[in-house]
Amino acid sequence: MQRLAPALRADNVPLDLISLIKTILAATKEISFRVSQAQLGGLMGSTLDENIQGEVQKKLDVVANELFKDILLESGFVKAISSEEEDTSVAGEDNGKFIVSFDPLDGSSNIDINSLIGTIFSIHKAKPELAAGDPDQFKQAGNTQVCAGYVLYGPSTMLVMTTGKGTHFYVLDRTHGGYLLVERNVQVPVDTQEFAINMSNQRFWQAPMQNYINDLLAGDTGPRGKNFNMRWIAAMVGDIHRVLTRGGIFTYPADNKDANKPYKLRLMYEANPMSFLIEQAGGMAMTSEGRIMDMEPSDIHQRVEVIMGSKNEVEHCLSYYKK
Ligand code: AFP
Repeated sequence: MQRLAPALRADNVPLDLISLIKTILAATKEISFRVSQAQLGGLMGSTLDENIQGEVQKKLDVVANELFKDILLESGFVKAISSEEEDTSVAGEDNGKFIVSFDPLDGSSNIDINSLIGTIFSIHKAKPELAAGDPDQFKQAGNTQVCAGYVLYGPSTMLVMTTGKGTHFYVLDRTHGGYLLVERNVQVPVDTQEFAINMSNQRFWQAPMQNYINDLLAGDTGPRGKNFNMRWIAAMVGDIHRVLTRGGIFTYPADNKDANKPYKLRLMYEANPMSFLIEQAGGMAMTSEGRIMDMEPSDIHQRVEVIMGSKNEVEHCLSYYKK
């Protein structure tokens, strides 16, 4: 099995980007260790603080964020970072070539039940004309990402990453301490009979999503003429990993549960990096109005509607919005 750096060099990834990726992965190895020791190290449960999004932070959210932030800022490779757990973007080196957005621990509600969690990251080139502390550094659409990935802290620690040349799976080999390539050019099957959505929000969705899901639930007696299975891990890393592995449609649609918050998932830390991975694997990643990666961001903590996964199923879902 190939090691990470030679695999990236084979894809002609520039050396400075490889160095940054290795820095990010050093942080994930440390987070993976802390996650495995969380109960023993007194890191379960919540802090007394809320993040900028008004969500109570878990102790591990804070530890993972500090680790990730420190390692990135000390590396000298980044001009700025933005994190789901930070109020604003944080300036790095003025001559840093890249900016990194990350969710240090996605799926925090799974921490205390020893279930799937992960780290998501997205890399863009820094804008040389803007200062490191200028938040406009992050006003870049997903279609200009140079790398995106996640690390899943599951039964094995897995890295799923793209630099725009396919989506590849790696596994952390603890015997030598590095990630090994286990599957190149993962492909999301175009058709599926599996969907992922938080059904408890059903009554708050818009009519097109209500109708689409009702038709899936009707199974082989309904208009789709086949049965669908449902899965919900409550961590996008886990749900998207399943979609990349065996297909499916994953959606967090608009809802009217809270008039001030029609969408749940974050564009920069969740939707954009996952869209890049899904599209590079032949899948589709959309809102009900267009391609996620074509959205021009207005704010680092912006939220967005997400419908992604197996191409034919995403198109089918979107057809309900055109009716
Ligand atoms: P956190 O990053 O705050 O843990 O949120 C996880 C998440 O944004 C995403 O990973 C899940 O798909 C989604 O929330 C789960 O949402 P529900 O709470 O509605 O199940």
